Amino acid sequence: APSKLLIKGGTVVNAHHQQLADVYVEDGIIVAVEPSITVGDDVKVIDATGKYVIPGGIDPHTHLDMSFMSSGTIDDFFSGHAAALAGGTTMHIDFVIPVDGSLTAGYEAYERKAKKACMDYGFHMAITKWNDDVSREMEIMVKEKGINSFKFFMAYKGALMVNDELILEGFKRCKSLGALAMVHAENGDAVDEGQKRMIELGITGPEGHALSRPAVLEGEATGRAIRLANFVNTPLYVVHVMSIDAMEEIAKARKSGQRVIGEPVVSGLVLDESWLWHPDFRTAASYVMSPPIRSKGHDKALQAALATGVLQLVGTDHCAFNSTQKALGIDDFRKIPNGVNGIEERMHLVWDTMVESGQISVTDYVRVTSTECARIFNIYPRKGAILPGSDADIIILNPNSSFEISTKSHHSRLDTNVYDGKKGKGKVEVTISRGRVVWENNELKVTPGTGRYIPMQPYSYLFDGLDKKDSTYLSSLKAPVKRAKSSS
Ligand code: DUC
Ligand code: ZN
Ligand code: ZN
Ligand code: ZN
Repeated sequence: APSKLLIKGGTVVNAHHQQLADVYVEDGIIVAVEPSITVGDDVKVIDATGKYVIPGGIDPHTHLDMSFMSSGTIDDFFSGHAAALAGGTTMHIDFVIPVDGSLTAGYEAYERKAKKACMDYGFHMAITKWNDDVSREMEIMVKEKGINSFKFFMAYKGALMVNDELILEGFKRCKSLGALAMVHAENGDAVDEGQKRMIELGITGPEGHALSRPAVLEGEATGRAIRLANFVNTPLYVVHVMSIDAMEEIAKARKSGQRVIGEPVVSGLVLDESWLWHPDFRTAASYVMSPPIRSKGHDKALQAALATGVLQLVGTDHCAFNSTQKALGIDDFRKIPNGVNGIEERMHLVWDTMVESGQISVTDYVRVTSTECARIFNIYPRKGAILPGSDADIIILNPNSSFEISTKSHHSRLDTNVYDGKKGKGKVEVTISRGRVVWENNELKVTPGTGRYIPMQPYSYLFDGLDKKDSTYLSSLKAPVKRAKSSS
């Protein structure tokens, strides 16, 4: 029998519109969004009176089951998904890391890791080397594997870092394939220099992490990536914008008409660096991520940039390492595996920080947590909308109820939580993943293997009309001078 579900009496919110309506779902797909839908008694009915019925969150930036800095993240495609669903996120896009430079091997490894998925997911891919094979494999990834975005790390010298030559080759290839170029923007050479300086000064604790890679290095790399993307004339997505410095580079480029997307992450919006000076190593180390969480003031400025459209969507960079793994860096902050949690907390913290504080509307909340991500990665309106024909990834949020984050009750495998003790207004009471009620009454019902891979097509809206800019450029070139062959 087809599974049927009716959500009654709530305020249905999309990025473009909100209305009082019922939502009827059959076999994982939204069939109708209309006032007063009536159904037979074979249909499960959920009362959403006084609550918001919202597209499930889409987290554009996570690292599940990743090997990194001699550790493996402890949340995989099962525990990470359980945590996500309990917090109202119903899809995420994870970063495939190539294996020994092979994109195909990397893709296949992530395909295996994702077999235990309990919600839908997509992939970005990191490009860490350059040669003809990589260039060829990028085409296979785009045309056959459903990947439409590639990330370039400008930091992690000696590991993932790429130089400007590779960035240019990579950006050109992305452009020709209609794939979106993404950057982790920090000046890796300068970070390396800054780290050595801290160690020489005897600053070996987690505070050395912040001191060694200041915001100016994020601003420099962001500006450089933007200028290189401008030179190639291809759209650019800057992941984890953590500082005013980086945000202002994005603002300036957007003002001049360049297609640059900026993604703040929850940690940058709600935390500040003072945690890195905490006297307890275990606590301080749990806040180590890159780029680092900045000093007070950057958080508020990033919130304002998100509210005014300078930055477009919120990710997490969820990358979970337990305190035993973080302890690898007890004598040297450079060895602390980088990463903080957030996949479970994002929807609540963005609601509390941005909507409850009056900085954005509920429709804008839907845009920055779900719809804009779906548009950028070309899966809208299948995802990111409550419309007939869309996947039934839906949450019910009660604005009058409250949430409290705690390491004891979270669903991640982490033994710490950088948001431990945070409370706020607005609670995700129900999560529906492709028509299945997976979170209700604070109970999670997830089944490994029920999540599906969502392939993403190239040439998202960010590419519309770009070719016209190329022809304008070509026709603006002054005719080259015809010089007589010199004979004298
Ligand atoms: N930063 C992190 O903190 N973790 C994963 C990778 C990254 O760039
Ligand atoms: Zn990064
Ligand atoms: Zn990341
Ligand atoms: Zn539980």
